[in-house]
Amino acid sequence: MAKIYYASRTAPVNIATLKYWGKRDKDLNLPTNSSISVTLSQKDLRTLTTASCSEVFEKDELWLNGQSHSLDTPRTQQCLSDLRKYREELEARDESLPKLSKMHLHIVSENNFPTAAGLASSAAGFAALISAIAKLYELPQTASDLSKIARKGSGSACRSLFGGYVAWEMGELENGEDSKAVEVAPLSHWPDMKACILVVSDDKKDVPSTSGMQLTVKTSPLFQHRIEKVVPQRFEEMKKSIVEKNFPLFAELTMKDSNSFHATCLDSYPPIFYLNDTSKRIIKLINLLNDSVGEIIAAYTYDAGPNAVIYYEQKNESRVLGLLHAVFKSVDGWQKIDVKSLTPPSI
Ligand code: 2P0
Repeated sequence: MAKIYYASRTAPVNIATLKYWGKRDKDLNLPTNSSISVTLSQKDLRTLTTASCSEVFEKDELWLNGQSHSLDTPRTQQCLSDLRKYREELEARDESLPKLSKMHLHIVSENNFPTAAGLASSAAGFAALISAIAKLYELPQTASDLSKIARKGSGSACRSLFGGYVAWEMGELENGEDSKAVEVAPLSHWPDMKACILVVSDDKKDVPSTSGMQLTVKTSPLFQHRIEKVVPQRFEEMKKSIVEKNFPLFAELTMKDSNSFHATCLDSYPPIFYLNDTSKRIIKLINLLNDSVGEIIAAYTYDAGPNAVIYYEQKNESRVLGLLHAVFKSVDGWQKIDVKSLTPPSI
C-alpha cells in the first residue's frame, strides 16, 4: 500500500492593535502600512490543520470544518507553489528524500470559533496551512520566511506565524521579500496581559476585508493622512509600549488606532460600517470605566466586524469583566451578550 505522509500544526488567531488596512500590491498582498498584533490563546481560538500527501492522492483537496472547499484560488495556489518550490530545493540536494513535492496534498482543517465573523479566521487558517505543510515537507525556513508565504494567502495571516506580540513590517521592495512578520516580544514577556472577546454577532461580515480595503484606498482622503502621518509614528510608539510593558500607553494607542481605522471605513465612498450600536456602547463603557478610575485600565479594538476585543491587565480583571458582565446582563435596551463569551482567553 502507498505510504501516506502527514503532519499537523495549530495556529492562533491574532488581533491587530495597529491595523492593516490597504494594499499597495494586491497580488503579492503588500500592505500600505506596517501593523502590530497580539496573538490570542490557542486554548480558545485556533485553527488545527493536518496536511498529508501520497502518491495515490489524485488531486489537491481541502476539508474545512468537515466540508469540502476548493484549493483552486490564486492565493492558495501561490502558497502551495511557494512551499513546493522550497521542498523541491531540499529534494534536489538530497536524492534519498521522498518526492513529496510531486504528490497531491490533502488538507483537513478545523476552527474552534465562528468562521468569517471578524475574528480573523483567515489569518489562523492560512498560518496553520502554511505551518502544517512546512512541517510535512521538513522545511528549514524560519517563521519570518514562512510568514512571507502566509502573507500571500491573507495579509494578516503572516502575523499568526508567531505567538505573543508581533509586527508585520510593510517593507519597501516591489517583490515583497522584506514584507514579513517579526516578533516584538514573546508571550512570556507580559504575562499580566489579558484579552476578552465580546461576541456581539457571529454573522458573516457585510463587506469582506479585501474589497473593503480596496474601496478605502481608492476613495478615502483620510486614508492617505492615516498611512503617511499617523501610522508610521504609532508603529514605533506601540512597539516601545510593549517592550516597556506600559499598559496605559499601549491601550491608548490601541483604541486610537481602532478609531482611526473605522474612521477611514466611514470616509470611504460608499461608506463601510463595521461597528453597530452595541459596539459603540462598548466603546462608551470602556471610556467611562477609564475616566472613573482616573487611568487607562482597559482598551477596546474592533476589526472588520462588530465584535469587541478588550485588553486589560490581570490585576484589573474583576473590575473590567465585572462591569461588562453587570451591564450586558442587566441594562434594559442593551443587547444581551452571551456571558460565556466573556470568558477571557488568556494570552
Ligand atoms: C488586521 N484586518 O490588521 C486588519 C484590521 C481587518 C481589520 O487584516 O485581503 O483578511 O486577506 O490580506 O488579512 C483583514 O484583512 O485581508 C485584516 P487580505 P485580511 O488584522
